[in-house]
Amino acid sequence: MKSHLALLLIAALPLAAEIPVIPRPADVKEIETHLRISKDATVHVADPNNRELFLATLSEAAGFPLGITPADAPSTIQFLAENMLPDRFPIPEGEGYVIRIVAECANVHAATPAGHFNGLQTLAQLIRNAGRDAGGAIQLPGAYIVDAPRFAWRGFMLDESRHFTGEAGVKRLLDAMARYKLNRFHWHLTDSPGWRIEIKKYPKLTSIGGRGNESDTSPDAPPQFYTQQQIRDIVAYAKARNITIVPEIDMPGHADAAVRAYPEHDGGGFLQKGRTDKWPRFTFNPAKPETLAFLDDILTEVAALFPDAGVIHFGGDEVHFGWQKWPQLPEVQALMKKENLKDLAAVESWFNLRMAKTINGLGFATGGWDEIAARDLPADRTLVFWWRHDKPQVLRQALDKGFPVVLCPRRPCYLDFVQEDSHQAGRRWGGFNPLADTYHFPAGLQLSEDDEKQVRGLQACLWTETTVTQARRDFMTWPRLVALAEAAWTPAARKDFASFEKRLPAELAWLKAHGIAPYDPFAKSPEVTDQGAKPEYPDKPQ
Ligand code: TNX
Repeated sequence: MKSHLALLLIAALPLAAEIPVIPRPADVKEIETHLRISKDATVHVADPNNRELFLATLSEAAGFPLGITPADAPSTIQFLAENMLPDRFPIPEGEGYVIRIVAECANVHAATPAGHFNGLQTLAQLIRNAGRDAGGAIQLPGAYIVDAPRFAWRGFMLDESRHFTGEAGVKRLLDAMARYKLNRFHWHLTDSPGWRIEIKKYPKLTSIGGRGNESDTSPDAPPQFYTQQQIRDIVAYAKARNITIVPEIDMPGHADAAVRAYPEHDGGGFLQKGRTDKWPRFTFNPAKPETLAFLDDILTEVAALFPDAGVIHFGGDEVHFGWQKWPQLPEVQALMKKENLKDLAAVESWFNLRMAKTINGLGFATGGWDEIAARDLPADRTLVFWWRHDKPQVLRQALDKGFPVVLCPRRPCYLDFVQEDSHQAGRRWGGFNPLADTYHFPAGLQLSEDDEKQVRGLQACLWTETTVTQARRDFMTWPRLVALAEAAWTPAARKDFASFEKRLPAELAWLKAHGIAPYDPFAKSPEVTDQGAKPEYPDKPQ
């Protein structure tokens, strides 16, 4: 009897409604009505620069073309910059939005273009998942949605060096990121196997450094890289989708491709047994004035290509793996003497500070992997990417030093780790990265309220050593990136994995319809291992 009563009580509570949207919105109330969207429905878009994309997104969701509302005619769907809500209900700032769906229309209210864009994505999912009447018109359930992100940085990193994705693949990726309100694309453009960004002043970076990849090291492999024109185009494509692209030029380590093209900047590489021949030119010479000028020139061209990036990432990771030759370099010896540097860590630190000055001077904050937290970079102009999950003390150190931090620990954020215990290909490190772990992150970190204020956000990273083909890159990325998107957007109290699992199948279908084949965790689809696969050359060799 008692439990029966409890059930009745629960049923009577005005529970927030479940709606088929990922990431789950912060607050949803049902309204007992429906909006009918038929083939003659029209849309009013506030931002004239993005009208085509808004219309295309809604038309695709509807399954029939929607038109722009003619002047002075009523709209079925409206994006409004002014607050026209009943009682002037406050609209969230920044990337937030309010959607009100009533019998006459669906209105999206937001204070910024980013807010409108996020509202668009929610509405597109609602429309795609709504029922149709006998005549094919959409019956969109009434709702009042108030939504805003938990974290400002909702990112994905793609390693283009180990295996190259190319323009078409990147644009497809950006489309899918936009759907899940991910707003930072961290573009790892350089690393040991290949240099992937055209630099006008140093053409050999791509004509020589662009050749080869992790599974094809032959010197006459076709160069694969993005031209400056392609980069500008992709940056604009991302911007229209509320995605900021943050470029990474890795230094002073992971430099083989650049040094292969310009050997005068060689700082030596792996001298450890068994790895000597793999990356013999792992570092730039950290102290040679000509090398520093070379890197300044590169960063200057990069800054011009990514004017809105806010951050230029300069890597800074794993330097000690390849710095054994540094003590023999005359420039390093001279620098240590002149600057009174005690050891190689101090040389690394000096180099970081030197390059950060260039990046700051160009008007950007410096991004770097968590090794830089140990060094003395300015906390107000440096962003630390915490990646070593086995070193929570490094995260602590970064927070204590006042650095803003992006959380992307190998576990559970590296997508080159396997996602099921039964999977064979991919990394493990005392475990692996199942969908649920990525979803629940960062709950396990027990961040205090103050810590969370310093956390700019979350990021998943796809390192591509073991992903030779696009099919495997998709398999490893999706749907874990969808889970990361909800982890980064949805308030902690609204996260619910069981609910996520109910909403996910519709998105697996959407991804497939858009040329992306995700892993299907429900059907346990076969693993894409890339065993014996040949590297692909998606863009024509330039
Ligand atoms: C560590 S993450 C690296 C990458 C590798 C990755 C493989 C980081 C800063 N360095 O160079 O690709 O592990 O999981």
